[in-house]
Amino acid sequence: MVIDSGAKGCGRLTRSDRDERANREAGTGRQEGGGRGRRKVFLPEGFSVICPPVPASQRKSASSSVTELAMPTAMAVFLTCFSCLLWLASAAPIGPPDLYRCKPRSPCCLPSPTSPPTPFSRNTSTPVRTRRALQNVLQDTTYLTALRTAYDRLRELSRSSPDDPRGFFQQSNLHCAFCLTSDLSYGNEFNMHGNWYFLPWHRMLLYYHERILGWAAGVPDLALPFWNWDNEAGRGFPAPYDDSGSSLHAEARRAAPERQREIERSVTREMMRTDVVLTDHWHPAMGNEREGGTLETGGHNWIHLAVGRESDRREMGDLQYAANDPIFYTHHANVDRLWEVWLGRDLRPGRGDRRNPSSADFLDSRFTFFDENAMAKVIAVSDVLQLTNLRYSYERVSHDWIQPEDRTPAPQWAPLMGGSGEAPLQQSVKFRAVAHGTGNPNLVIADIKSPYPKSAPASVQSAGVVPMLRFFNIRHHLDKTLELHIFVNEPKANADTPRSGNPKYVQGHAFLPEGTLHKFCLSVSIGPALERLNLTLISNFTVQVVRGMEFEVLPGRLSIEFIDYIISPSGM
Ligand SMILES: [Cu+2]
Repeated sequence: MVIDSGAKGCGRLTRSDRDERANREAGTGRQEGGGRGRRKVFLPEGFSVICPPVPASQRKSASSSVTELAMPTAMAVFLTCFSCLLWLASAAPIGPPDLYRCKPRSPCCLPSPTSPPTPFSRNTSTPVRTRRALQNVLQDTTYLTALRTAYDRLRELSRSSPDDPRGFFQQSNLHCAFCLTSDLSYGNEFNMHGNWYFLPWHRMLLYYHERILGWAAGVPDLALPFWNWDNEAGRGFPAPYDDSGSSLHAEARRAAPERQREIERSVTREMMRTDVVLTDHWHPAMGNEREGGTLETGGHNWIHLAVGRESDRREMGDLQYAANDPIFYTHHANVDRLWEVWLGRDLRPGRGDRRNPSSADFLDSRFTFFDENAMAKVIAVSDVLQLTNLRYSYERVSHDWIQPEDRTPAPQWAPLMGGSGEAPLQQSVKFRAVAHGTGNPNLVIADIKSPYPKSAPASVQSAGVVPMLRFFNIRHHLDKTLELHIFVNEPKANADTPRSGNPKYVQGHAFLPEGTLHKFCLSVSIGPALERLNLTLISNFTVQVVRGMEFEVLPGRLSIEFIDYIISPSGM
């Protein structure tokens, strides 16, 4: 285990993460050097890593499973971690990757472009495609035949011309090259999971994949279908993808009954409402440069895990292989559609911050794909934020998880503090709590104190501001699927604590093996839970994070360093 004395964040693998992994693989380590000159200290396996390292005098026993810090230490850490914030502020747009320079160890290098990549340009002569719900195309044999033909031909192309970037396995390689193995392919900054690039990057992937399908089938306006797994009408596994004789089929999936059980268990109406409707701010919904949002760690990850086989971690259950299963593309079409639903201005108007991030670091980041002519194209995040720019749309479907009150405007609230003669809240207010253990290796709790004095107007509920919990440096010692459940004021929470219908249950998150599991942060909107429990913004409360045990019963050990309680004015 390595302690990195440099400021270090979550999500994207840093160079020292890579060194750590390489050392692990090699069974050796260097005492110093690497990682931009940072000094490293090796500790026994199992000691939690924090930013910055805990002074020796503060260390618990080396076998301690959960980091526990005294408040003065927490304050010192908070001040020192200011450098993390500076690092974030100085982040820059990324990309595009240099496809001519794949790292030799990568298992999924892409073919080198035959001519230099050219920029994406909006082409109004491209046919407009409508992506339809799979449950609505089951009788459309012409459409399904074209879709099957397209995948037949892409699979055939992979056999006849393995280096053609349009072939089925090179398309899958595109995903592989920019997921876990990104640190081996084109540089660790190009990890398209666990950060705010997740949504736009996968939108780009689908956009070019769909054009390639149309080319392969000879049907220029052929559109991907979407697997409408969030709604009762579409939750069943789509039959056309379950026909073992079809090019839409993949072997490495869970058996049908188990798969369906997992879908029913994990993708509930409550979950959809919490993740999409009640998550009001782009940061917890879409993530940031170092964190995945609920649109990734919610339904997206749950469906990957429900379909993919845990036993051999192939196809949907492992990001590296996920796009080897054609269901991947139709699953991601639904994730892409839910991004649009989340942005929907008719959801809780007047409340929250339903827009895409406006940072240039996000908008100007660029990536490379191959089009239907096998030409490399560079495309920016800002190119893909309007579906009209990409000339496709989604068939409208009803959402049985959106409640009527979710569409009514939020009441006008007095600005926080404004009522007491103080200046209205202009910037985020933050309280940092140290997370600690309870003796249960799968439970971490934190005591959250309100950052407001008791003189603040107690009647001001969470509406009008966005209270958020931010979990720092979640670590788990198993490189396995991780399921986390968050509760408020549920001191005895465990994996069996009822979640459905439990007002104290906030949200569940799933993390796929590898890529996002080493050390990561998470942000959660907590306003709706505070309202349900009649807690005001001046209330103190406790937060429990439980490791779910359903996927694999293994001795878990969960640690979280800090939990920030952040209250931001709506619209920030
Ligand atoms: Cu992906």
